Amino acid sequence: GPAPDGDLLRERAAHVLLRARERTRALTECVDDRELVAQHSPLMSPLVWDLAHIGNQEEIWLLRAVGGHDALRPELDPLYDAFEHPRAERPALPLLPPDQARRYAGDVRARVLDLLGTAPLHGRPLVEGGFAFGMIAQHEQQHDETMLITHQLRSGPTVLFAPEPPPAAPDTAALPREVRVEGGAFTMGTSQEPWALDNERPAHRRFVPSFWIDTLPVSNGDYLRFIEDGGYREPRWWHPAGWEQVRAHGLRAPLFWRREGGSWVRRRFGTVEPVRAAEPVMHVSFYEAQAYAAWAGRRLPTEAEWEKAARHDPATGRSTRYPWGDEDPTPERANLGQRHLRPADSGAYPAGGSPLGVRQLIGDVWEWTASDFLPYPGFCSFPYREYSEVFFGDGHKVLRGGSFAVDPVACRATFRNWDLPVRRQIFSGFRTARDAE
Ligand code: AVJ
Ligand code: FE
Repeated sequence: GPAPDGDLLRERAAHVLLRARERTRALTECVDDRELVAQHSPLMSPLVWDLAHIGNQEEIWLLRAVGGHDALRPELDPLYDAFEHPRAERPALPLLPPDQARRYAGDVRARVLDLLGTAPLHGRPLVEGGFAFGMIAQHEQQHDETMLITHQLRSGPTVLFAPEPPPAAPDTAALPREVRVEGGAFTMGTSQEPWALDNERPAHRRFVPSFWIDTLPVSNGDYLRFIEDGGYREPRWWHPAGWEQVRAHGLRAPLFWRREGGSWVRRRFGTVEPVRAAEPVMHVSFYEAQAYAAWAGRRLPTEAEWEKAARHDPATGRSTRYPWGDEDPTPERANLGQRHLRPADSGAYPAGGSPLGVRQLIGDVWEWTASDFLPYPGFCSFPYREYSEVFFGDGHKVLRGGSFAVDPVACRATFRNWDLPVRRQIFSGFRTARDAE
């Protein structure tokens, strides 16, 4: 369609920035200052670091790079540069205390909203189509998901509340377990989506041989059969590095699960609840996903297979933005945006299915793929190497589809996430695939 006009773009940018800030506030105002500055896990930053880092990135990219402003607080840059200090070191830094971190992020935002009223939205790649504003809204939302992970790792009583997600659709038991995706080329990545990040670009043709893929995410009930069959005691299912992790840490179930009185329970945001069989399995590492798939006589989908299943429309040969088409996500289509504090049961969101009937590709749980995080042919780092480029070929595995904790602004069928294959504190699950003969 025609490019949206300037006023519409400005409105959209202001809206997504505001939505991100409301979430940031909710995640940082529900605990006291002592908890904001504490480190709840060596894997995570103190929440107050994320808060000021959000403001600092917004100052760097919007006020300075787009607006040409002088630095508000140049001395903060090294403190909140993710590459200068690994997460484990951040609590020892002279960080802004909570009230000052809030004031800094708020001061930056007030100036950004002024800038958004007047900044040109065409002419330079950084501002074209409002890119920098969209990038910064996505950045804040990504840190909001990170902060939600920190909340899950924190001990103490519940401070977060949300309604339950919708149940599985009534046709779930009658769905085929897998569908066949015919071999052939499809368009992977995008050159059109105005706020797509550098690693999603450019669009390119990719040949994918025929394969079968699960219609649903692997559920806790499915995964329990692997556990009960001795999956965690059987090295032959595991990648050597995965088996090493099982042995070194005594793994026997997903993170946050434990046995209580003969059944499995899980800790979730400060409460303990039974493990629900129908819910997608979550908090598994790449290695656990890979071992389950091997046990099931299957494998993880490659990243190209996942994207083809999620956006190739066999009727038109086109790649769409989402499995259901080009329209934005809605609450009927996908579990996104932390509207709920857990994934919906496998089989929910029939309106969000793909043309072949693959469900819950978008939202609920991030899905591990078999692929390493690598650049697409023609990749150009933009606007900074530290977003994607420095992670290519560094042992990171790609995750796709987004979790219940991902905002729609940072979610599309081309969006790529990545993490180390041992990580399990993230909202990660998976589905399986197999070759077609
Ligand atoms: C894309 C989720 C891997 O959190 O490390 C945030 C996103 N990059 N600030 C991360 C990101 C810079 C990134 N992930
Ligand atoms: Fe960041």
